[in-house]
Amino acid sequence: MKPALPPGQHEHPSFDRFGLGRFAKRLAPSPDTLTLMISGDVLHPIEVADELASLERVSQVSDFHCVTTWSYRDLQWSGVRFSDFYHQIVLRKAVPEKGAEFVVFRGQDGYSVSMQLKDLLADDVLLADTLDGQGLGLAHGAPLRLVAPAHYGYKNAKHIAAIEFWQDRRNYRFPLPYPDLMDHPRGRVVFEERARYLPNWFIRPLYQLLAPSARRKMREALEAKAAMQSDT
Ligand SMILES: Nc1nc2c(c(=O)[nH]1)N[C@H]1C(S)=C(S)[C@@H](COP(=O)(O)O)O[C@H]1N2
Ligand SMILES: [Mo]
Repeated sequence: MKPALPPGQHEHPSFDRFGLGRFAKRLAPSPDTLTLMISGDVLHPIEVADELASLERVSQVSDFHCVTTWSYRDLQWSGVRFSDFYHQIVLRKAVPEKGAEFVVFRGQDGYSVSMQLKDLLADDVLLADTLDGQGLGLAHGAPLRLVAPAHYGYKNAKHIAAIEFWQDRRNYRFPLPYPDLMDHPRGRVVFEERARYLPNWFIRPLYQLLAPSARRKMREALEAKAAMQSDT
């Protein structure tokens, strides 16, 4: 038997493109091109691309837990470990200032989210470029996404274009018009850190109510794009 899901989660039958409704139509403009800006409180802001290929490749199977209460089990990801990326590229080339441990991910679609460095250094946190043996595509975060299984889905930034290392939260807010309190400082699934301040008895049913329409918008935007491409 499988271990129980984390508190407040239920299994969803499929793993679909998902996200906040406002991002449904903001498809990543260059899913085939990987360029990663590294900046923030660092001595040398740099752009990384080919260097990622020099890191050890790893695969892992992990469950995925969206903050809106659906989960999907046993996804197979591959890519590189965030900790290898941090130690071999960020520390050596970008050189973060002391205490630059508030990390911001920015996606090609304008999405952004924060993570704490100590959480990113866990062994199961990947910068992934494949899912179940295939490219991530427009649905799942090409060219590169974060996979942080111990953290809610919204922390698993897709279509990553930039990673920033800051000494504090001042240079960041969760994407407008969504309230900044939706971005919990840790977002750990086992501790049910869904959002700041708001109690889970309030968030669970509210988010669960909103999830189907977000999923539908996300799917319709991909279908519209595919229809446009088959027209031309
Ligand atoms: N760039 C970007 N990353 C994102 C999102 C998004 O809309 N844009 N949505 C987040 C949310 S809320 C979830 S649950 C997961 C969904 O991942 P999936 O689309 O591969 O299912 O991506 C997260 N990362
Ligand atoms: Mo999510």
